[in-house]
Parts: sequence; structure tokens; C-alpha cells
Amino acid sequence: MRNIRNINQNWMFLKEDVSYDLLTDKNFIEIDLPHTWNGIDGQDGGNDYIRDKFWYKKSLTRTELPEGQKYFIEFKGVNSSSDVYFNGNHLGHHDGGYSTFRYEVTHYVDEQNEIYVLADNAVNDRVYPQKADFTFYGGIYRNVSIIGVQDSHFDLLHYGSKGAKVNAHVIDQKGHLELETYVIGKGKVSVEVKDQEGKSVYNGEPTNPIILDNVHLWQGKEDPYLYTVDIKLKEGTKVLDSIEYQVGFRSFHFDSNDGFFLNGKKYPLRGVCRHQDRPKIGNALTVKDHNEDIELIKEVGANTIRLAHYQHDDYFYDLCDKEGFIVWAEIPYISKHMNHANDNAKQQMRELIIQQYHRPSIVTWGISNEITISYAGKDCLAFHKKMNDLVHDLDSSRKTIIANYMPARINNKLNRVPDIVSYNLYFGWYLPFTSLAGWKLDRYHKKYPNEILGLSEYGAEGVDKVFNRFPRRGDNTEAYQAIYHERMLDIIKARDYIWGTHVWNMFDFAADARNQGGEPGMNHKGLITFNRKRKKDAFFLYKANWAKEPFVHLC
Ligand code: GCB
Repeated sequence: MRNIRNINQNWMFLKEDVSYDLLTDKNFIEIDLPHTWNGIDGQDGGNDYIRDKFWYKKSLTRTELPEGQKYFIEFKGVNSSSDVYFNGNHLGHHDGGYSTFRYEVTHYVDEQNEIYVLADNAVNDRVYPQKADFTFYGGIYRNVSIIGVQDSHFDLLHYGSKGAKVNAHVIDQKGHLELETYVIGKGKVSVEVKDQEGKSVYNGEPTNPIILDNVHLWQGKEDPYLYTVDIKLKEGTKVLDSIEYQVGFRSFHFDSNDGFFLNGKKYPLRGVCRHQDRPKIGNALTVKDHNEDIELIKEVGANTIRLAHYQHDDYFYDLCDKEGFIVWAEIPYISKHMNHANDNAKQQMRELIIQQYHRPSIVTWGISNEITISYAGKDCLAFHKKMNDLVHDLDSSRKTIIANYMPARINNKLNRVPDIVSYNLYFGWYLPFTSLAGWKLDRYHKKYPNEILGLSEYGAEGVDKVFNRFPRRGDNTEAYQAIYHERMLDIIKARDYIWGTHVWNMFDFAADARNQGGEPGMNHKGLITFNRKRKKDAFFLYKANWAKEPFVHLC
């Protein structure tokens, strides 16, 4: 069987950039994971937060390892790059701060073991992101575990997947469970599919696809019904390895005039973007933090989330599946095109898709954000085409998408590459006249009536310490923020063809380069403050428009 032991406790941290050979025990301080070195001073403005390489260290005795014949060490996220050493052996280098990666350590395990990790968020031109409006917190900020398996097991090294490729669809009114397993060693694979009540609806061979009659549909927020797929590797009756996925059977499609359809029914998507950070802890959110975030997003009445601008914690995608949100997932290929980082962008995309492939919530894979030919050069066009093909090769069931930015021309060649285009539209904030947002969308729709068009971002700053008796664009008041959103709501309501809209942003987030509104280092376009303590007026505006339950807001 597969045994997973979390090893987050009792690490040491050294805030020095020294080479591995020169490391001594000196100056390390005790910490527990998850950890970032940018939490406290990462949002003071001026873009001077620490971007460097620092060391983590952990001792582990053999008795602390889980049971197993083979061992793997798993990192759920180290920002942005890492080098891992196990008992003096360099296990590997990983570029990209937001996805899961693993190394096999079986042959290096001893009675007493030393793990060293060099985490690196320093500036370079080979890893995304390098330039963007958010803080790239450095450190081991997600869980680390040791996984013990038998000699024969599902392949854990396949881009950080659990060892299988699973996805559920509805085709011609039947449930199709797509299933591929990657086995190392010998053994026979068997599959059991159980409904939400625990009743077995399939038990047998891993045929691909497994076809099921009368499946209960996954129907977004209204009924996010999930099935459990239990995949076992066996030798006779002995279970060698076992993995589990939660899937939801659904179909969806996009229409250039009528927007999004879930299970054949029109399902207008209205929601928010989410960044994943909090004061002091940066990206190292706890389960409680994630739960609180999803409850707030439920409360505002959204039915879609753009998980910007990177791969979020697995746990949050779990919540989206369970709560029935429609998700746009993406990698941090953002703002700047770097030819040296082409391989990294592709690798991050592979990791995202392979790790999150089974999720009913995800309908689009975001290739890029605000990368335009005029700004990033011609190379980005050829690269977008490659990325688009890569995504289609990895997943033919979902759509590719880009978030283009507002001044970009609608006949921009980049817009012709992905299946869907959405705009980051800031008329009424960075540019005058909110109403131009509607005008721009209509012009696009008229010129390209067959293209599927959406709003990937729109928003305005609302800083709680700033007041103005006569709210106006650019004043950073929550009052103007609410007026802006009221206008945008009217624009959106009048346009059925918009497949999805995403407010920028659900929560204020750290963007150390910023220095505005009396609270430096922050982007205040959230509907809720960074510490989640205060809902702004715009939050209540959306709640009044989106949420089903009536409510009273006492000021
Ligand atoms: C954008 C970017 C986002 C920024 C936002 C803003 O278009 O995609 O990363 O935070 O604008 O607030 O300026």
C-alpha cells in the first residue's frame, strides 16, 4: 500500500546564499513548514523584497519513514526553484514554484538522513514568473512528505501525478470515465467507481473508457455530485498500491452568442479571480485559510473562479470540485516573454494539466496573461501556437484561453491562437470611461462573431483608509470602487454573449512593486481586504446581484 508521512515539522532555515560544500550547522534557525522568507517584509512597497537563494535542512531517522520498499520525497510547492540533496546526493533541480514534484530516495535512505533544500526566488530569465503585479514569495511554502510504496506501484514520477490519468465526461447521455494508469513493476490493475452514497457502480477491469449508464451529473453549484474512482494494483488478493480520485460527470460547451453551457443548459458564468496569499504567511495558506476563502466566494454568490496567476494548492481545487465552481486554471506565463523560459512554461503547463486533469471544475487551461506581440515581440506568437498545441495534445476535452490586456488590438494575431479570448478590461480605472468596456467588447464581437469572448479581469482600487466626498476614478476609495462595479454590472448584464466574467480580485493581495493609496506593497482591487476581515461595499453590491439568499447589510 501507499503510505504518506508529512514531514513539515522541525526544519532548520539558513538565510544565507552559500554553496552546498561550504554549509555548516552554524546560523540555521528552527522553523516548521510551510515557510516563506518574504512574509513579513514582502509587502512594504518599492519592489525591494528579498529575491535570493536560501537553505532548508531536515534530519530524519529511518524510524520516522512510513512503511515501504521504495521511498519518494514529495514537495507540493517550492518557490520559485529548488535543488534537493538527500544524504549528500543531489536529487534534482526543479523550476517553477507552484506545482508538485517528487524524487525517489530509496537507494539513499540510511538510519540517519539529512535533507537539504536550496530554495531560490532570485531574478533570472529561465523560470516564470519574473515580472508581474504580485509578490513571488520565496521558500518551501507547501507540504513536504515522504511516500512509501511497494516495489510495484503506480508511477509517482510522471509529472507529479498520483499515477493515473482520469477524467469524466458525459457523451451521448452516458458517463464516460477516461482512464489510463502508469505502472512500475508488475501487478494487475482493478477499478471501482462509487457514487456519493458509497454504492459501487463499477467494479472490474480498467477499460478505457469505462461507460456508465444513468450517471448523476455534476451540475455546478446547484448539485456538485462527485464519484470516487478507486484504482488498485494487486498481486492475487494482495493490494500493492492504491490511488483515489474524485470525479464529476458533466459536459460543457461554449457558444459565441450565448456564452457557456453546462450539461446542455445555458449557465452564465459570473465570478471572481483569486490570488492565494495572506499577511505574514504569503502563499503558505492553511486548510482553514482555504476554507475561509471558499466560504467568502460562496457568500458573494459567484459561480466561477479564475485561479490567477499560477497553480493553486491542490486542496483549493478539491474545494472547487466539491462546491461546484467552474474554474479557469493557469500557469504564470505572464507579462514578459522570455525565450530561455520556453521549456519552463511548457513544463509548468504539463505539470498543471497532468496533476489536475481529473477535476470537473476545470474547463479552461490558461496559457498566458497580458503577453502581447507589440510588447513581448514576435517570438511570443510562435510560442503561443506551440503551447496551444501542447495543451490540446494533453487534453482534448477542455479549452485553451488567454487573458489579453485592454489596449491590445482586437485584430491582434495572438487572439486567433487559443480557443477562447478574454480581456483584462480596465476602462473606468486605468483609462477613462467605464462604458468603453462595453463598447470594446461589442466591437470585438461584431468583428469576430464566431469567437468566444469573455472578461478575464476588471476592477478598481478600494483602500479602506481613503475617503472622498466626491468619489472619482483614480481616488482609491471604496466608494468609487463600488460605483465602478455597479456600472460594470450593467454592462455585463446587457451582454449575453460574454461566456464568463471575473472581477479583479476577490481579495486584496501583496504586490510589492506598488506604492499607492497609503498602504504600500498592496493591490487593493479586492472585494475583501488582505486579512479577510473587512468586506468592502463592492462585495455587498455583488452579493445583492448574485447571491440567491436575501440579506441585510448593516453599516
Ligand atoms: C492586470 C494583471 C494583474 C494586475 C491587474 C492590476 O491586468 O493581469 O496581474 O494585478 O491588472 O490590478 O493592475
